[in-house]
Amino acid sequence: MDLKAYLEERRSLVNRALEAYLPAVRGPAFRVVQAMHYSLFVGGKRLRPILCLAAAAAVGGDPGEALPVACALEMVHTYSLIHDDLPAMDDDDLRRGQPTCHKKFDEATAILAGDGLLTEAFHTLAAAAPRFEGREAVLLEITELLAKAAGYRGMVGGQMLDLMAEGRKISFKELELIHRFKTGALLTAATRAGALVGGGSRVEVAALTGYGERFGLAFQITDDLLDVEGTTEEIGKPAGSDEQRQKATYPALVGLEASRQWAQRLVEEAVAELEPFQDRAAPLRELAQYLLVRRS
Ligand code: GRG
Repeated sequence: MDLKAYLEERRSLVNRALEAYLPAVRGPAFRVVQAMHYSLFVGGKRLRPILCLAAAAAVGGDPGEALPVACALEMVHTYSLIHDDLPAMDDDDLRRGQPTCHKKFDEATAILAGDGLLTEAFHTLAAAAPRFEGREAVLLEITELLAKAAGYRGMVGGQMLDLMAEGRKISFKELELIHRFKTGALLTAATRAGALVGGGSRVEVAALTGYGERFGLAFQITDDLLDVEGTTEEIGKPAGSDEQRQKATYPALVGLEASRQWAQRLVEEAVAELEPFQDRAAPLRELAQYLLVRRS
């Protein structure tokens, strides 16, 4: 399959849906909506929504039903990037190749834009209820899943662990735990939610969850590798910033070659989870392999 064409088509499908779900930039509080639009549409690969749609397709689901779930995932992800870039966290000036939200607007507006996107994600899910007539339990399960993945049991917890690890030597096990929470939880939620919304069996949902867990870790390792090997232009944020901040990363802990090998092994394990789906999982297979060669 032509992965590039597939990704472009999916990205524009997701972007059109996001445009439709997001409120228009008007009303007395238009500035916060403007900042939400800015961070959402300034760039981004739309990886989480694409994974969700691909997982739904792998179990024979309807992509139309999966779209609100896919968009909610992207809103939560973009909120996390806005807050991660704030002066109180990573204090970054560049994200998705453009000024970060607090640089383009101001710090208070960026905090509110993140809050606005996080809450809008759950509004999008709740508002999708009419499409789930007779399947409301699935929507509820996905809502709980996203709340857990985004919150202190997932991404928020991972960010806390990451901040607590700053300036301290940590073990490989600790690093993996941070990344399972910080990056892995939302990526895993993407494939699991896709499998659920697509009507997958318990066995299929478990396989796609296993795929997501391995994908999430491999994604983080390749993210760490890109920080060392990529350029600022390629990654849309300052290259080499992990080393500059003395962040615990896979390359810093085990070296470049061992990191590459670990990512390769995780990708192989992720792909193995897809065996029962045969051709319907072709995009998920290609996406996992793409991790090993990605430059952005
Ligand atoms: C502030 C609650 C809170 C959480 C922040 C996800 C996160 C937790 C911080 C982001 C820091 C970071 C750069 C993590 C590495 C992995 C990652 C999430 C990279 C960015 O995701 P991409 O590459 O970004 O999918 P795009 O812009 O393509 O959507």
